Amino acid sequence: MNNLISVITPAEKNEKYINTALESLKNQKYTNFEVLVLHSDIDALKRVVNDEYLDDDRYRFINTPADIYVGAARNIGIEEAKGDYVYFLDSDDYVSENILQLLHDNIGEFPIIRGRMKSTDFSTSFAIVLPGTNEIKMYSDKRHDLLRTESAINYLISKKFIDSMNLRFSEQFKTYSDLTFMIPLMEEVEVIPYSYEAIYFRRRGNDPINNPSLRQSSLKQLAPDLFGVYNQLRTDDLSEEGQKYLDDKLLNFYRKRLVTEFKADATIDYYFSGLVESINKIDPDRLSNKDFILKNDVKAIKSNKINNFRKLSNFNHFLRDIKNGITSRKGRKELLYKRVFNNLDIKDNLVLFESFQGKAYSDSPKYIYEYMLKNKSNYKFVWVMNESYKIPGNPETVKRFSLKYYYYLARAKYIVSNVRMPNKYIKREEQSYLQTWHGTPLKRLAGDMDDVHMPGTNAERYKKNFNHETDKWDYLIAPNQYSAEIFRRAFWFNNTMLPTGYPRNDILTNHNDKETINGLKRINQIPTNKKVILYAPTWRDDEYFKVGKYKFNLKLDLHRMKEQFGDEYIVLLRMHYLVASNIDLTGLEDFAYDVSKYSDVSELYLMSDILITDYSSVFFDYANLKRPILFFTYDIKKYQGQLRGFYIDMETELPGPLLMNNDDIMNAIENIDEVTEKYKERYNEFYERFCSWDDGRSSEKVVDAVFEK
Ligand code: C2G
Repeated sequence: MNNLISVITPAEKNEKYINTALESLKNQKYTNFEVLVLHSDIDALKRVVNDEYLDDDRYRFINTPADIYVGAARNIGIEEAKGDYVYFLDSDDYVSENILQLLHDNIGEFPIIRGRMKSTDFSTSFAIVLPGTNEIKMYSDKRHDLLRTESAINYLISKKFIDSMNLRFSEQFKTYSDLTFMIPLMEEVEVIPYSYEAIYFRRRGNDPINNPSLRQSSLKQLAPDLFGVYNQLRTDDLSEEGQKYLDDKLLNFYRKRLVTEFKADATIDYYFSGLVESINKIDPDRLSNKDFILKNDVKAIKSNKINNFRKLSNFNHFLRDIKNGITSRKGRKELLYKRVFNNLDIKDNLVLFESFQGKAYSDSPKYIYEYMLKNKSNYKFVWVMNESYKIPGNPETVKRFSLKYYYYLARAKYIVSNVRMPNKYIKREEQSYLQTWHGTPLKRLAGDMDDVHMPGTNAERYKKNFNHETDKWDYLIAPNQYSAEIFRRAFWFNNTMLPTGYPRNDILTNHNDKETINGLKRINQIPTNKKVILYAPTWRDDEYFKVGKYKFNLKLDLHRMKEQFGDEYIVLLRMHYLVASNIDLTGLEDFAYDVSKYSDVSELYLMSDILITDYSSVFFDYANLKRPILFFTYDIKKYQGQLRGFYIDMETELPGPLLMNNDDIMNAIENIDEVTEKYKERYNEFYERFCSWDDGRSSEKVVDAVFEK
């Protein structure tokens, strides 16, 4: 038997991925298929589709009306399908090359079969081939378990069967419309085979803020849709399994999604009537094994008294906070923070400073603080410092996540930080949050990243959390025009941008003199009779010990450098603050110094004569000094291609050479004057573009803009 399979692929808004989806079909072992690609501007879509598909008449490109939902597009596909079977593939996903073969071979007399789903977070595709065990599992009573993701994708379905029931998707709902197709279908089948090896790769969606997938739609979209679909499908005629599936879906949605939003009365008002209508249809027995909070909620919703429900909802939130609060020490502090400290008055003259999560007294917060110390005597200051450190002005210091930290976090009128605050930080209305950030971006930032390769997260979660943070920023410092543009987009930032240059670079303009430099060297016991090379690389997203603790593999040949340049130079090694590796400096005494723990990298810049770095933003700041910069970019291919991607062209726009190995490094140091001469013009252009806002008065400008007299 060689049946025709119609693959139905709506492609609206997923133009970026369509070629990957089509390629995964092109590679199919089972070749008797047609593909129906649906889009509301088919000519525009065809312009991005590779020619090989346009020239192959198995691929049919069908124009749909504008502004229809995916259900309606799939219905057009069903009408047009010529196949014996129908298969729904979304255009941002792709399938393993044996999928159609396996589904076709195993469907037998059944009207429907399903393959296995794998979620992927990456924008590029990868193949997976399983050993050929051809394992099949039969789903009968539990067939609704296959609808865990409420989806109609990855089923091979007999076209005759669809026609006999006249199955179609509801065209009214943007989300959850798959259920209007699948629930009636489930009523008519008793068994659904499931093939373990037929793998469908489903992209989780890596742009939840600017281009959310349907699943990532806002609650305002999802909730009314789910209520509508539920009300339509949840009839007494439905089988017990179908009713149970829908009831549980609704209760889980309520418990996991809606409840968390019910902190504000306005949100309750918005959803209440829809919720009442649907919850009233739920079988009361369904609640027997649920917790008492949920049972009480359901009772109050059913009674349709919004005031009672509001009171209950507030009380439940309080109970949940208590429940979370008593389980751990951190929980107890968070409880006090949220429920007690946040109800105390704001202290108008109190400023909380933090740099690199309390790891250092450094960066722009330091310079803003020192300016205020001199010029704003009416303020009180608190510094977040995890280790004791002597700070001028003797401010109060608190450890991050200590009880005092939470206390000041709630009461300070001003928050100044150079990195993200904890997710649980609740920005009070009266508070002013100044985010200084910590570098001109070279590597793609936040919303601009396609894929996220850091451990313990994925693009969806990372961007949502990041956006939750940037929403709280009132002020953001831009070091240059280039950064201002990137920050607005990548941070989704609409508040006040301060075009002031970096406070942390004031010192590079105001104190670039022999006296300061030798003073710093003496304090740090660095010889004043030798020149200084600073090696300050960045971190690698994919090299780590555990979350937040990154590895660094030192590739610079320090022994060779010592041998050749030991009489003339010393080297300062400066690892990124996220790097936890220790560097072995045995045999390199009096030549290489580990300054990774040194608080303020700006002072290290001042002390050094040459900078070696890679993809770290340090070079944008260092260029203020107009001293030579070398780029040790031994892993540029991987870094640029796979991990991050850059905003500027490293080959043509940098103020120094890209060096791939230690020979190149040795050479460049030996001939540093020639290197300087060669890159002179580029350096000047670079300086104009990235450093010209740093005029030594940045701290003053920031303080004037943010703080009252
Ligand atoms: N830094 C440092 N020592 C290093 C590397 C970095 O002290 N060896 C400090 C510098 O102040 C630098 C900042 O940390 O400007 C940010 O470091 P990056 O290497 O650029 O990396 P990242 O923390 O990922 O920030 O917009 C900037 C980007 O977000 C980069």
